[in-house]
Formats: sequence, structure tokens, C-alpha cells
Amino acid sequence: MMKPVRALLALSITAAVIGLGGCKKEPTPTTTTTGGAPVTAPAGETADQFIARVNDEYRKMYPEMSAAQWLSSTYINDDSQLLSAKANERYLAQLKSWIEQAGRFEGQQMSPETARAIQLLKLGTAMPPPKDPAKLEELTKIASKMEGMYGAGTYCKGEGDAKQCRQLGDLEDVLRSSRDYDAQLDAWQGWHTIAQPMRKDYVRFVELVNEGAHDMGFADAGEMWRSGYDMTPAEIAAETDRLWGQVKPLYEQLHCYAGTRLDAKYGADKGHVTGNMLPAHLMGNMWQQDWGNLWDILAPYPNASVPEITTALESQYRAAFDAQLSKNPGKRSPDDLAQIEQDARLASAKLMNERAQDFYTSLGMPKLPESYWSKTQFIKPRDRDVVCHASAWDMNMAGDVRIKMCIKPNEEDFTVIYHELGHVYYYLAYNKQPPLFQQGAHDGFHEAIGDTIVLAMTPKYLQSIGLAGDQQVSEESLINAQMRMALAKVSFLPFGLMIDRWRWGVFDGSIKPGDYNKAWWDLKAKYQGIAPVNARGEDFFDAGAKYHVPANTPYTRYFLSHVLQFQFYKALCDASGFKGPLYECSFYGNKEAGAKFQAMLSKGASQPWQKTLKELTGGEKMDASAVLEYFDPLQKWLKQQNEGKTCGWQSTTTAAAPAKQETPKQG
Ligand code: X8Z
Ligand code: ZN
Repeated sequence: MMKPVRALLALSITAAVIGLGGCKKEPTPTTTTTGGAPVTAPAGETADQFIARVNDEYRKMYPEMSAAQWLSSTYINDDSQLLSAKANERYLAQLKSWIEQAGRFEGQQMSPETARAIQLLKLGTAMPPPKDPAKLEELTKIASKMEGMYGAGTYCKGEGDAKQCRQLGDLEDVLRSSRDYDAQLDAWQGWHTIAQPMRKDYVRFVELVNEGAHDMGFADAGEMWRSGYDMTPAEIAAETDRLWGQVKPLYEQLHCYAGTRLDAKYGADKGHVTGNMLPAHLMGNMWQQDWGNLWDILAPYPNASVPEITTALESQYRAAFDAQLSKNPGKRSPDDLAQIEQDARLASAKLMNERAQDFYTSLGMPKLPESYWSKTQFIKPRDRDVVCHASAWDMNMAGDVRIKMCIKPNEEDFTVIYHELGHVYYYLAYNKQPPLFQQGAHDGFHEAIGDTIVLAMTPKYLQSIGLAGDQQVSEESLINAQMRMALAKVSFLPFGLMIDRWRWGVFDGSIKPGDYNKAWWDLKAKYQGIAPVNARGEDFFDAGAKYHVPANTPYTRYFLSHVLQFQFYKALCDASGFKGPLYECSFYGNKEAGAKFQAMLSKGASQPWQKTLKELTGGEKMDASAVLEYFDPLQKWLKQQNEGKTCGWQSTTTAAAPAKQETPKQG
């Protein structure tokens, strides 16, 4: 995820200082008390001097914050949670003090850089701290607790010797691989039980961050989140609607096709839920945000070639396992075997990482530092709970970069590594900027870097690195390749939008605590056309079963990223001199494309994102036409497949952003 202001905050920790824009501030004293430590602004300090001092103080306090966060994410227990909550509290108190001090300069002349830095500082956190120190302490405790509950979440069933306990990774395996209707339902429902106890905490959390946002001059925390885009909160909300309008017809075609195949697999009574919606537990993914695991059901042409790499990754893992076994011959206890398996997992995860690094270095970017390899958490440890949700960390703004994952040898995790390295290369590139500019141009940029590389992982590229077999050149194999990409990228789009539609409503009060779950499923229905097969009343807190809700990571960034990454990809293809249909382009090994990418990364948040986008793509608006250009062959094919079918779905929405009732229509 992100950086100082980000890494800790946005990422796992939750309090990220994201650069947002334009907020009102009350006049404030120049001396305040932060967590017991008085902080005094020197008399006569200019705005430029103030920002230089903040950057300096920030750089100094940052490593301790990230260390506390790292520990609590990679070793979940009460002690690490206490330390991370305290560190976060100190940071937020300091941030509050800086923002108060910045009030002195309102209306004064200052350099554009300093004005921008103050703006970024003021809008910096995803978890705005209330002024009252007792409430701040309460807030950071709840935040650490909720993230810990998510990370340690375990679903148990059965009694005595028959008791079986599973965590998220095991339950995801069921959705990925089992096609047993009831086993999938059990895994899906089981995971959602872990969020039920979070509900009360989340209600309080919302009250506290809203109070903090209010203290900072915002109507609520959602408005603060929407203020980070160098445009007004209303404008960015309207932008997301506009972009969704561009891609919605493509999603509807994919939805319709998937429904037909699910009916064929499970029977018409089970392949759909009332209103022509798709059943939440059958989409191969806990949150239905990526349908790539349903390849066995959705493959357009099972007999044509496909850029499928899980098989190769699994055999790489088995080879690593055999190698470890032969290193440890003789009699082995179950514990020895478990350790051998663990060593093999680690070896294969590192190989996957090396492969990802190779793409970046082929563009002229540096090799990852030695400490990356020794300090990264590649796989799930055997002896403790950790937050498995993947993240990328800049520990000190000076080269100690890491990722934290629980890598398995499959395609999904392989692409997540490329995603995380996008964050890491962004960190390394903008480390030369002052700390307040060490952020993405906006948060969607940060999320789009690695995914841009994933788009360049064409069937030919995968074949060239030995992860995919021979790729035919045929209409069938093109549609197969497009479908694989669409199942990851197109299915994500409405999900990327609905999470913050829910949170914006929760923060602005239009979704009341008594309607949390209803509003969640109303929005899932409206945007994704997905529904649960059994009633999900207010005993549940299904939003809490998605990492970014308990971790308080804003989510609009991922929606924007799924549009921007196609714009970046097209621009880098152009820079590499590629001529031909967009979907065939890979800029692997192309130094011109690499230099252009690197130039953008090194700018960080030092200028409005529109300028940064223009330098890379020539345009200064986010625009989904590159998504549509990329998927043009698939969209045509889907329309043919759906001809005569009843497409679309019916959802009646009573949530924050009311939808027009949609009626089924012909595809
Ligand atoms: O959270 C992530 C990354 C870390 S920034 C693994 N993603 C979103 C998610 O998993 O929900 C990447 C795509 C969407
Ligand atoms: Zn990310």
C-alpha cells in the first residue's frame, strides 16, 4: 500500500496520511501537547521553514511507527497490538499538532510547493484523530483490535475430535477449488462469522473518526477521503460514476455469460438467485471481486490454448519440495515433514518474487535491496497468527522496503506479487522527495503500478519465461486470453466501487448502524448483481469480512486503479514503439517504456496528479476507453454468446446511493 503517511496508515495500519485536498481549518495555538510531549513551533518560523521542520520530524518518527505496525501485522497478539496502537496514537497526536501549527500560515504568501505540502499534511490521514486525547486512545485501540481480529479470524465447526478450524487461506482454497455447492457455502458463511463480533467496534470507530474529521473541518470522514484528488469531493464522486458508466455495459455482458455457465454447472435453480443475480458463494472468491478461479466453468474454449500458469507454479513448488526432501533423507517425524513443506513453500515463493523482480529490472529499474529478501514475510508462518492480506512497506524511507504476504503457488498470488512490487518500486523511486511528497500522485496511481505490469504479462511473455505452454495464434486462444484477464479486471470494477459507496453512506449517516448489512447487500446487488443465497440479517456484519473495512483502507483507489492501469499500459506500449492491437503489447525489456514509468514514479505527490498523468499519457483525465479498446474482441464475443438470453438483474436499493430499479433486458 502506501507510504509514511501511507505505509502505516493506509496500508495495514490504518491511519495513513494520504494527500488529500482543500480543507478548512480553525485557527490554532502554536504550542500544543501531544501525547504528553509538548511540541513548540519556533517563533517567527516561515511557512517554508515549517514544512522543512515537519518533513524532518516526520522522517525521524517514521521508522518507529512502521516497526510497531510491522510487528503487529506479522505477530498478532495483545502485546504487539498495544504497541502498535500506542505508536499510532503518538503519530496521530503529532499529526494533529502539525495541522494546528499549519493554521498560522493560512492566507499567507508561500511557495507553491509549501502550499501543496500543507494541503497534503492537512488531508493526510484515513483515520482522522478526535481532539480529545482519551478518544484518540480509544480510536487507535479499536483500530488495532479490528485488524487483529481479521488477521486471526478462524472458523471452527464440529466438536471434540471432529472439531475442524480453518482460517481465511483454507476457506479461500475451498472457493478456489471445490465445486461442491454446500462445501462452498459452508466456507463462505464460515468466514463471514469472524466479522460478527466486530460490528459494535466498527460502529464506535465510525463515531470517532467522524468526530476527528469534523474537528478538522470536514463534514465526515468520507468527505475527507474524497478530498484527496486535487478536485472537490463532489467532483471525484461524479468522476467515479462517469467511469463506471463507461465500463458497465462490459460488466453486464460478463455477468450474463457467467450466469449462463453457472446454470449449466449447478442447475438453473442454483446458478442464480432471485432477480437474476449470481450467488455470492459460487464465484470462486470470498468477495466476488475476481472470478479468475472459475476458469474450469467459464473457459470459452477449453480445447484452445490458455495462458494458464498455476500448473507450472505448482510443479515448481513440487520440485522445491522434492529438493528439500532429498536434502533431509531418512526417517522424518510429522513435524520434520511440515518443516520441509514450509521450506519448499518459501523457496518457491522466492522464485516467484525473483520472476517479478526480473520484469522490473528489464525496464531498467534497480534490483531489490538485499534487506528485501531477508526481511520480507513471503509465506504464512507456522507458529503464529499474522495479517495475511498482502501489503508493501517502506520501513524507513531509505531503502528498507518489504512485502508481507502468505504466498501460495498459484496465478492469483503470482500477480499479487507483481502488484506489491509496483508499490515497492514507487517507494524507491520517490524516496528522494521530501516525506510529505512521498505518496502516489493519488492513491489510485499507487495501486495501478504493478497492475500495469500485469497487463503486459501477455501469453507470449508467459511462454517466454517458461510458465505457459505454446500459445496458438487463433481466435479461440485470443478469446481465452481475454477472458482470463476480464475475470480478474472486469469483474472487479463494480466491487471496487461499492465498498466505498457503503462507507461513504456509513460515514455520512445515510446508512445507520441498524442497516449496515442490508445496505451492504443492497449495494452488492445494485453494482455487482450478486446476492447471498440465505438471508443475511443484521446479526451479521458482512462488510467486516473484507480486510479493508476493519483495516480502514479506502477502496476507491482500486476502482480508479482498474481504469488508470489501462491508460498507463497504453502509454507505455506507445513509448515502447509497439504497433498493433493493444492486448498484444508487452513492453517487457523495453527501456524507453521503463524510463517513462520511472519518471512518473519519481514525481510522487509533488504535483497535481492531472499533470503527472498528462506527462505519461498526454491526457489529464481518467478515462476508461483504453479498457474498452483492450477488451473489444471479448465484448463482441460476449454479445454473440448472450444473444437471446435474459441479461441484467433486478435490485431494489434503499442504500445511500439509491439506484434506479433495473429491469432485465436482452443482452
Ligand atoms: O488489497 C489489495 C492489495 C494490497 S494494496 C493486495 N488489493 C485489493 C484487494 O485485495 O481487495 C489489490 C486489488 C484489490
Ligand atoms: Zn496495493
